[in-house]
Amino acid sequence: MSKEGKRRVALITGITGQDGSYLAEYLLSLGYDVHGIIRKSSSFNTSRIDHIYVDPHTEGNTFFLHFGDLSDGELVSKFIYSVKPDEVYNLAAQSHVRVSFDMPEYTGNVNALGTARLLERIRGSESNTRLYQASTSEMFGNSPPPQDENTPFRPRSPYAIAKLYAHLMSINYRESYNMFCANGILFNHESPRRGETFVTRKITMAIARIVAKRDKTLFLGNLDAQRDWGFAPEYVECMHKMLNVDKPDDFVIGTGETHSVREFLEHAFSYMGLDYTDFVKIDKRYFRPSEVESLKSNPSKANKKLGWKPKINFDDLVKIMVDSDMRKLDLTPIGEGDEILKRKFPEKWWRTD
Ligand code: NAP
Ligand code: G4F
Repeated sequence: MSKEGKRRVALITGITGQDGSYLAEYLLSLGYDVHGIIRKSSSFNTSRIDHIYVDPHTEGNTFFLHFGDLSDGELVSKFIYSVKPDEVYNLAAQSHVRVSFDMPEYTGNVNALGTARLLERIRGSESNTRLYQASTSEMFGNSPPPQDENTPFRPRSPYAIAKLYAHLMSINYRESYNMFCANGILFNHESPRRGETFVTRKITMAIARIVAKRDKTLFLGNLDAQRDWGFAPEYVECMHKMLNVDKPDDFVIGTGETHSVREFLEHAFSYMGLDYTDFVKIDKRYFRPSEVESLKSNPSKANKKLGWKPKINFDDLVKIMVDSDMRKLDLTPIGEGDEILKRKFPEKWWRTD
């Protein structure tokens, strides 16, 4: 509720994605009216939000979905003017780094110009709408770790370059028009809802399939890359925090730990009593033309100014994801991941899946 006793209204682009689905659940739990933009698709693309969908005819419904696309400026205008959001969370993106090398122009249109479209429409609405922009640690590229808000950006992919344009535009609108634009520079965050082609989820799903004897081999690319992997539900809470401070600012969000893809493999396979070297083969197709070798956050500004500290570490994350993918194939999980969630989040607001 606002100070005037009105329900707060949020608009989420990318609501069908990993982060969008958790953020929608979180904002609903806080009493927001939540509007989300979904893309028209010939197959179902709402599996991550089906459990919170409410028939729009239901009295008191606070969750609304609208067809749209960030490449369509007219529609973006329509949403800003009709929904009149207090907060916009711009999570929509072509978010796969490897794919951005195959689709550089499309990635730029959605990730870069899509953000410009939103910023310009919010400016035109002359409202006090606050914008959260989903920036990324990929923008640091080959700047050596640890990376914080003052680390130079040296992007290494069309994805990261498009995101950097959006990041700088958001700062420019803040400085030029006094708009409340906050950039969350989030390091990799994963969950049981992570897209199936990102490396962590690809690994945990493959383990479940190997245990179920449906697969024998997992093909991967560069095992030496290092990432700072955190737990997505914790990260969406930060997005909300960033829009609910006095002044707009940019924040690095991560765990401060880094691990290689190989370490993720070792931990995840050994959790199920398996040796990853028996199953993993390298396929050059999954290498990137230019790689980001090492990401490790220094999240002290967020610790200090937002009071945020992650509860889930690397080892916890691996167990949570393996347990979940085992359950999805009707296999019995080891269960340590489930225990960690119960212990660390007694008042959990998201559904475990
Ligand atoms: P995700 O699961 O790939 O979700 C992306 C969302 O964007 C989906 O809802 C997708 O719709 C939507 N989308 C794609 N193209 C669109 C378009 N042209 N118009 C409207 N919507 C479009 O990504 P995520 O992991 O939740 O990440 C959320 C945001 O944070 C992204 O901007 C990502 O780049 C950024 N980010 C992610 C991480 C991370 O580690 N997860 C870290 C830093 C930053 P469909 O479901 O229809 O495909
Ligand atoms: O899981 P990934 O595809 O994530 P990546 O490229 O780090 O990007 C993710 O995190 C960013 C934040 O830093 C987000 F902005 C972005 O939207 C996305 O969510 O790859 C992680 C690492 C890479 O170094 C990649 O080369 O894993 C390596 N890898 C090795 N084999 C693989 C594979 N990645 C994928 N996707 N598939 C493989 O087979």
